[in-house]
Amino acid sequence: MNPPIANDNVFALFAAAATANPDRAFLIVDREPLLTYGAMLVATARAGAWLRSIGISQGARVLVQVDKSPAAVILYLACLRAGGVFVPLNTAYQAAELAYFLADCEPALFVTSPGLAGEAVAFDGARVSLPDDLAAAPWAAPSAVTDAHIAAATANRDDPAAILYTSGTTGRSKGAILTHGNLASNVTVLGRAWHWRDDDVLLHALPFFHVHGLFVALHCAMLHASPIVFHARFDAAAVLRDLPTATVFMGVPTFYTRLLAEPAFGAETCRTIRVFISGSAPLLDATFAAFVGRTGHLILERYGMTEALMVTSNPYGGPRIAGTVGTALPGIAVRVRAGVLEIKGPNLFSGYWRNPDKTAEDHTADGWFISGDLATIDDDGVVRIVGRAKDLIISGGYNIYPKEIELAIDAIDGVAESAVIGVAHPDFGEGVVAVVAQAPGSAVEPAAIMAALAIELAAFKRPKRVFVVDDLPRNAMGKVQKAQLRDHYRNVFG
Ligand code: MLC
Ligand code: AMP
Repeated sequence: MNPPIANDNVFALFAAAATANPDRAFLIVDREPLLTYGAMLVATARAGAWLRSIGISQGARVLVQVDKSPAAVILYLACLRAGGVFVPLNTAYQAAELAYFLADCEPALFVTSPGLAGEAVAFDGARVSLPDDLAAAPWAAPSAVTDAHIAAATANRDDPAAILYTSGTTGRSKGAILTHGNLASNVTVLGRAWHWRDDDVLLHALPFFHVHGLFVALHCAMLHASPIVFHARFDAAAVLRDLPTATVFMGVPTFYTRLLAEPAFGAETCRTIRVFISGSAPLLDATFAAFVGRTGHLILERYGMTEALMVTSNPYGGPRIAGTVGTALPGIAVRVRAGVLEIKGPNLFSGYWRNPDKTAEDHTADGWFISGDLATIDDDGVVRIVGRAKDLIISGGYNIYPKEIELAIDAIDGVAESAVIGVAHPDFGEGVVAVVAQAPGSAVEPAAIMAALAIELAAFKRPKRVFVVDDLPRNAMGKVQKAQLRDHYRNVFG
């Protein structure tokens, strides 16, 4: 039940490390090893065979809205093995949001979790509910798999491994297609850049549906058959408890500010940690400084995005400079044109799913991907992200596109128009604020707006504050002055 995998499937990298270290713990849950790497190989072979038995083969999309659990990890790896295309979705998405993804990606299988919105969404195709308990997974039933299905898929470097949806300035999400080659090259480079060691142990508390938790954290550990201390969600107290069992920790800046808010957090808690890594949103200089002061650790900040995976990193050995994201990773090129960072390399996605126009729009004629981030690069190649050309809010590491929220607000009775902005927030970095102009003769209440949005939008996207005004400020061209609004509301979160 454990066929060799010898091709460009990214799973082949993990299988090689696992085969060399079959007795090493793979997932550690509640301080107990749940699976060894050897058991991971067997479980993913079985789950992959089950996927094939229900028709998942090269290129078939598996749309997944599931809780983070060991079963979800096995499902992901099995999908790679079977040649399917893994399409993970935020667990906070509501039914109205999910309908779009179901229509756009036309999955061969839709996997949901009990209690999440996906369970209640109408879908004509094959669907399955994934319990947290591995023993109750659909592939665990004795009748689920036959030998005929066990062969691993062969994948070429250019075959899609995953589609990750990322919102756009138009308010519509687009699916970034990531190939086996993208994932394999990026994890290989990161393992070297961060001096990953054979005896490393990763504490994994990131969500499992974004690049950071899925392709950076999980992949780096698996490339080295490192044990993963598995937390289903970030909880500062639980991280504090388990940090002394780990050597590597990765998080978005909110993780670090929340750890610093714990009085018991300090050098002693971090005694076994080799490196703390941050990304997905800007790490404030103040957080970097407070962290060194409290723990002696210089957080290693890196920069990336869904379409390009990891792009730059502060050095493991050299100086880690607050406010910078380091230099381009080996094999990856960056440049700044008209203030905007552009990227080229084997890390670049192969295009937006069924959207060649958008793919072309986001690339230069000579093949560089236009990140939409404003940056500077100094003479030593050190990159600073200094702003965004795209209208995007990053809250607690989640991207929120104002246009999507504005469209939802503008559809509410009594609203003339709205402007959604990001404002400094002590916990989430940026917090969402909506400024709503009411239609003449209408009286709109912030509470009514929030109630209407609660049906439409995932909780993390909803404004934390709503202000009703008579008119939005505009410039001479008639364009809403968001900078003026950001300045006016800059202190609403204290
Ligand atoms: C939760 N809420 C958020 C939020 N997360 N609101 C704004 N921004 C967020 N990020 C909402 C909840 O729905 C809830 O709303 C309220 O805030 C309080 O929830 P909480 O219990 O405090 O939230 P919690 O579950 O603790 O989640 C916070 C968090 C989580 C920071 C742990 O957001 C998280 O894990 N973020 C990581 C995101 C991530 O992995 N990003 C990587 C993207 S990849 P209500 O209304 O119910 O009270 C990428 C590329 C790269 O960017 O470079 O890595
Ligand atoms: P996503 O599209 O969800 O992958 O988010 C990618 C975006 O997150 C990038 O385009 C940046 O705007 C932002 N980002 C990621 N890492 C950093 C970082 N270290 N500093 C500043 N912004 C970052």
